[in-house]
Amino acid sequence: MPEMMPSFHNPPLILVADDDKTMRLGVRQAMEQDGYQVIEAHDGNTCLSVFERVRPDVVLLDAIMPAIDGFTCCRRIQEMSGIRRTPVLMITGLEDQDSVDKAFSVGAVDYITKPIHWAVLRQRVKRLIQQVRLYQQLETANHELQRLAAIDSLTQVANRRRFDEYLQQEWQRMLREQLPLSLILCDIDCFKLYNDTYGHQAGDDCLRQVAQVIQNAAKRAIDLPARYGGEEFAVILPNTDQEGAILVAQDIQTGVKNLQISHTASKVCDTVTVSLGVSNTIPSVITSPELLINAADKALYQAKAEGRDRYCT
Ligand code: GH3
Ligand code: MG
Ligand code: MG
Ligand code: MG
Repeated sequence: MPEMMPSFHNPPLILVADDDKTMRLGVRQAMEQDGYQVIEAHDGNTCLSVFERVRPDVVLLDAIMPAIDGFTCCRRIQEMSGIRRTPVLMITGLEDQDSVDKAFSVGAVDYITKPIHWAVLRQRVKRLIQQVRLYQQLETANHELQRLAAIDSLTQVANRRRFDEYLQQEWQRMLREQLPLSLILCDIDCFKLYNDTYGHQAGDDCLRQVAQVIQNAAKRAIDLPARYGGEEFAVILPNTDQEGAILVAQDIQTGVKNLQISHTASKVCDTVTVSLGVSNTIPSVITSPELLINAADKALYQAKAEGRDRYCT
């Protein structure tokens, strides 16, 4: 899943770095007029450590400061903030072209000269805040889309797309590390009869409950329970040998039984049951994830043939 997103401060947080105390006070007052929070730094070193600690939304940076100057500060801030760039606006008495060029080349997004025109400063900061906020909204929307694209909407477990992707990924990882990879396929018994008897809605509800059992049985963060197709589920179990996979299969089998969902038309017993196929291998270059799936599929078929409500390997 995608990494944690740093959040936008509310109210927005502005870092003001300037070695001139009067200047910091003036900027603070202008920012507070617009409802922003302000944190001050009186030199370059403090600016960088405060930046790292509080991750402000915008930085207002003086160019000439003792020890570490504003240009260097700006470059370091860009490096620290990574792809999620924190906008830096330089406020400086330097008006020559070299200084302006230098500021933009180290990543400043805006540049205003002293003496400060307060109304202009406030409008510029307001626009930067709007941009940061928009970027954050896009990031959140993108994050949500990624999540939705990997999830089965009915059962809330991973969908087939995510299953395929994760199986490839873990196959490669287990191949590199020469560790066992297990796969469970799980199919609801006589589910067509269940739908015919109780209706499609009840069928959907049954699928949700079975998915929950499978989710609970796949205990480790690296296990991936997924909806493989209609009424078939799968569990990918990295770094798990056959014995470990059988324990999970048994958990699912008894978990579903314990749901005690009535199924009077079932050929097995009077509640909903599942059949499971378990396969396991240490990946090698002459085998493939498809073979692991085929083996689980064959085992599942055998479990059905032997009378259902069981697992086979
Ligand atoms: P077996 O014990 O051999 O697995 O028999 P079965 O009836 O479960 O197998 P079959 O493959 O013949 O039937 C699967 C049924 O699953 C048919 C289909 O209507 C139902 N099904 C598939 N997806 C859904 C779904 O999303 N919701 C509901 N309610 N039913 C579904
Ligand atoms: Mg200065
Ligand atoms: Mg089926
Ligand atoms: Mg079935």
